[in-house]
Amino acid sequence: MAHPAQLGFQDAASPIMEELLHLHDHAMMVIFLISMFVLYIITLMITTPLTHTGTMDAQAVETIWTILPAIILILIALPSLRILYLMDEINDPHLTIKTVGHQWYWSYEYTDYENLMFDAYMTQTLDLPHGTPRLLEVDHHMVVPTDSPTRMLISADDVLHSWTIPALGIKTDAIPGRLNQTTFTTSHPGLFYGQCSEICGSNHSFMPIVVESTTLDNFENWSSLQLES
Ligand SMILES: [Cu+2]
Repeated sequence: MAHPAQLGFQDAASPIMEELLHLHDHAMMVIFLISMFVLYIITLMITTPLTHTGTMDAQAVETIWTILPAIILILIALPSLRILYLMDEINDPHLTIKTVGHQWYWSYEYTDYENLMFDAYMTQTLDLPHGTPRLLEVDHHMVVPTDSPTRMLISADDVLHSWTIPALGIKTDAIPGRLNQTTFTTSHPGLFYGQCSEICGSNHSFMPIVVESTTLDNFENWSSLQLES
């Protein structure tokens, strides 16, 4: 999860997020080099007396500064498109979970099970167990088995919401009357926190999301307990 005064991203908890971080670092490297080059040219322009005031054209340098940016843009666009299509891929998911955004909580339905559904409300500050993050903890975690491709079906009941888990690289709008689909695979066990990312009303800040990734055994225990209760 995020920590105070954090500047970068959260640690990746899924292969897709790993890829996204690589793309971000790659693009940042390009931006850094271009910024440094431009800064160098600016200082040069300021500090050097203009000696070539009669120059009308310079075909060679113009060719270079047209083609080079085009190549740099392609070098960013290709890996970006690769991840875009990777994120769209639904590879035979082991589990399908439907989540619906409400003002102001999320409800979850495990559609592979007969009757496994629950609502997840934010835990109030006064009720927080010791050591759990304020405004991020919920009363029912969405439990998934680690390393299992999971399909999320996302919709909303009243207004626009957005189901978001930064560590998994997921942000999908929950739209009334529309079912959006996305997938993720958690790469290690843990708790992954997120918040609704669409301004949805007065309690928009108080409908967090918690994904709990755990072993398959734990997941089966949990699901049978849920079905009994
Ligand atoms: Cu919302």
